[in-house]
Amino acid sequence: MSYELIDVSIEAKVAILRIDRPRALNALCDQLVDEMTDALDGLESNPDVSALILTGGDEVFAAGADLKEMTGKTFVEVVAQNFSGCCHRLAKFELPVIAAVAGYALGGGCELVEMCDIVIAAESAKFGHPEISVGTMPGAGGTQRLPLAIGKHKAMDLLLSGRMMDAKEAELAGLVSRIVPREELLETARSVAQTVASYSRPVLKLLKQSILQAHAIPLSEGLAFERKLFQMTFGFDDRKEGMEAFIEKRKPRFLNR
Ligand code: CO8
Repeated sequence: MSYELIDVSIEAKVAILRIDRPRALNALCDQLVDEMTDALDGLESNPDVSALILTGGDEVFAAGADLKEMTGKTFVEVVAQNFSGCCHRLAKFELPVIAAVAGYALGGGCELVEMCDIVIAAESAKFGHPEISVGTMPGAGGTQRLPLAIGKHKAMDLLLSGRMMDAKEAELAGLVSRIVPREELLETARSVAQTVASYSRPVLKLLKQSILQAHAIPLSEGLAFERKLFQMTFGFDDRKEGMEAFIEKRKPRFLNR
C-alpha cells in the first residue's frame, strides 16, 4: 500500500509515522485511518522496529475526526463499520509509542495522544475534546483513557466544556510527559525513542503489556460501552446539526433531539 496522507520512515530501530494532511489540519479521514492502520500492522511485525514516534505537522498534530466526511454518516453505517472517528489500531500497537505533539491535538487527535505511551509536547501544543460542541462524544477512548490519565474531575472539565488545555496545563494534569521548545521536539522524541529501542524488543512488549494491564479489564469494557454510546449520537438530529454548522461556519442550533 502506498501512502498519501502519512509519511513513514525507519532509522536505527525507531520508526517515525508522521500524519501529513495539512490542508485539512490532519483531520482523520477514512483514507488516513486506513493508511495508518496498514502502516502500524507493518511496523509491528517488522523485527527492525522497537519503538515508534507518532507526530504531525508544525502547527497541528491532528484536528480530530474528519467532520466533513463524517457529517453524512448514518446511525446504521457507523454501527456497521464499527466507526470510531480515529485510528483505534494504535491502541493495540505492541511496542512503545512516543507522541511528539505540536499545535492542535483535538477530538480523535487527542485520542491518538491518549493511546501513546510517552507524550513529548512542544510549547504550542493544545489538547481538547470538542466533540460535545458538534453534537457527539468521543468514540475511541476519550471518555476512558483521558480520565485514567488526568483524573475524573479534570477530564469532566475538558470533555463537558469542549475547551482546550495548553501544554503546561496538560503536563501538570498528567497527559504530557515533558514539554520542550518546538525546535527540539523531534530530536527529543528521537532521543527518548532511541533509549527505549536500545532495550530488548520482546521485553519491551511485555513491559508495555503489563503496564497497560493496570487498567485493561475495566478499560476494555468501558471502551465497548463508549463506542455504542458514541454511535448512538448518530441517531440525533443535533449530531447532524453540529457537524453541518461547523462546515457552514455558523453557530449550531441544537434542538435536544
Ligand atoms: N474535519 C474536517 N475538516 C477540518 C477539521 C476537522 N476536524 N478541522 C479543521 N478542518 C478544516 C476546516 O474546515 C478548514 O477547511 P476550509 O479551509 O475548507 O474551510 C481548514 O481545516 C482550516 O480550519 P480552520 O479555518 O477552522 O482553522 P483555524 O486555525 O481557524 O482553527 C481549529 C483550527 C481550532 C482546529 C478548528 O479548525 C476546529 O475547531 N476544528 C474542529 C475540531 C473538532 O471539532 N474536532 C473534533 C472532531 S470530532 C472527533 O474527533 C471525534 C469524534 C468521535 C468519534 C466520532 C465519530 C463520528
